[in-house]
Amino acid sequence: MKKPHFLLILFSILMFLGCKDSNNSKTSNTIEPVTEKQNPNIIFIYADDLGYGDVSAYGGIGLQTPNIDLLANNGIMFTNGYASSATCSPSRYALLTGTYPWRNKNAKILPGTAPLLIDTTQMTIPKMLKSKGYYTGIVGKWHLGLGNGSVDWNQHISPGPNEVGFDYSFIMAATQDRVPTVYIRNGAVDNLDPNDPIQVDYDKNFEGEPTALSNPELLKMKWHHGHNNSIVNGIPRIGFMKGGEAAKWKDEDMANTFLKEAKDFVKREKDHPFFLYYALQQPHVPRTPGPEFVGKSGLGPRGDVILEADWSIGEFIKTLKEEGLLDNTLIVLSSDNGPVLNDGYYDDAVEKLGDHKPAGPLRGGKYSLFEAGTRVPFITYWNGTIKAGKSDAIVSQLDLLTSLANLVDSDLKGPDSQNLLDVFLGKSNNGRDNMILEATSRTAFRSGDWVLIPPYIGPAVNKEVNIELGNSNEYQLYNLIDDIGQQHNLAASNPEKLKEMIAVFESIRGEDYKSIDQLELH
Ligand code: NG6
Ligand code: CA
Repeated sequence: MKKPHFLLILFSILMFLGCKDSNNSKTSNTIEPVTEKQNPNIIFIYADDLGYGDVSAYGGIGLQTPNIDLLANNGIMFTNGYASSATCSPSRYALLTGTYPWRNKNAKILPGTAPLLIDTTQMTIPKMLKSKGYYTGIVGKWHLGLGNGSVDWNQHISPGPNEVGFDYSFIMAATQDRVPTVYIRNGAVDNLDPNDPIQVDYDKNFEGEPTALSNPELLKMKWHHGHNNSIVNGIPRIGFMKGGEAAKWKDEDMANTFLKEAKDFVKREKDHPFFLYYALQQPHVPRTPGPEFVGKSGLGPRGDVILEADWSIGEFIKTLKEEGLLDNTLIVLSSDNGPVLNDGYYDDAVEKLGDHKPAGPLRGGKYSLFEAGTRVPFITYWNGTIKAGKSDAIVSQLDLLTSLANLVDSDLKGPDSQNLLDVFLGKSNNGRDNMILEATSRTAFRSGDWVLIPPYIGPAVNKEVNIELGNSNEYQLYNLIDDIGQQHNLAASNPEKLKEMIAVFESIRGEDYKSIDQLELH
């Protein structure tokens, strides 16, 4: 009689402890189960062409970025954080859809007249978050195409951001150096005068309209390569545009315009969970700092606009603080591709560089298959939730869709997007095993400490921008831990590793990477 009674008591105690234990582990190791109301706000800040060495927290020299540093030093600073691509549109496509851009043959640098690159049936970060009750918005650079192939800029422009998951959008269509040079709010050109309609063409000029070639005397900034079509605000652009005078942006005001829009969005939407994609235009060309930043960096306009971007981020964070949102907001900051100095205008970026190294210790830059093309500043910050730290886990912007889905308790996924939520929150260092990197349609393969660059026909250096592209007629294999600057090609001395890397790369990528269209290369 005594024995079974004792066992029963023991069993009950163990059950009780067991339950208690599992409850404890829930609160200490994982995020609290989230209800719609408790979900944190999510903000993704995306710089344009900001390099690994352009941020002082990343060891950047000759330039101080105190506001980005604040996020880096009080959040997780990833040293192996990647954009999917070495150019803009493909990286943005991958970020929003969690899909490798090389799966979509149209995912290339887009002209301002390109149709929407994302299929409206595709899953996107904002769509996923909307399904969990978020209000979603984008402010800044879009560059993912608009419409179905022939946009009338004077009518409602669709499909665009609002058709792929954004409740609110205030964007520039493509890039600062491409027409149309107007802001578009929820599909309508801002400040458009119906009596002065906008026309845009990327093939031919409109009769009588000045271009950089016909009227060089009108230029306040000179073009170096490309950028010799329509002149807007004294700056020659890519593409031709006529009309829309009242709607044209003022380049020097762009940082303030986007900042105000981003702040207003937060103030408007603070009473429910929101997602904001704040896509800064800096330091992409043309570099047009506002008056307070002219000459401030000593490095010419490129340095000045980096300081301006950093200031914008600081002002924006001030607003989050003032609104009492910092403790309930996850901020992710990164860049869409690596750095470039001369990207088509004479703007002293090369001449005034001094000791500053935009790519830090990395080889190459924008457009390159070498590390500086895609390895970029990558920071997660969540006041009071993420503990400060540095992570060398391999993470890609591709992974945000599935990881954020996990954060908000959604089981939606992106096809190539991995759940790295614990890595992004600093609870784990187990990032990706491998990933494919892309640069103007060519692909390379990072796996663990190694990177493989297959042979590609094409110039070793793009002479216009003076960047090593990674093209070679031989396989290149680098160990990034021993050789972050990719100076020692180990393909010949380590044939086994080479073979292994090629096999895994081709199993993911297929073999058609070999036959990419050389005309598309930079
Ligand atoms: C290139 C432009 C470059 C930049 C880039 C897009 C020329 C010669 N060069 O074609 O200036 O606009 O496209 O940059 O036109 S990105 O960051 O949006 O990918
Ligand atoms: Ca870019």
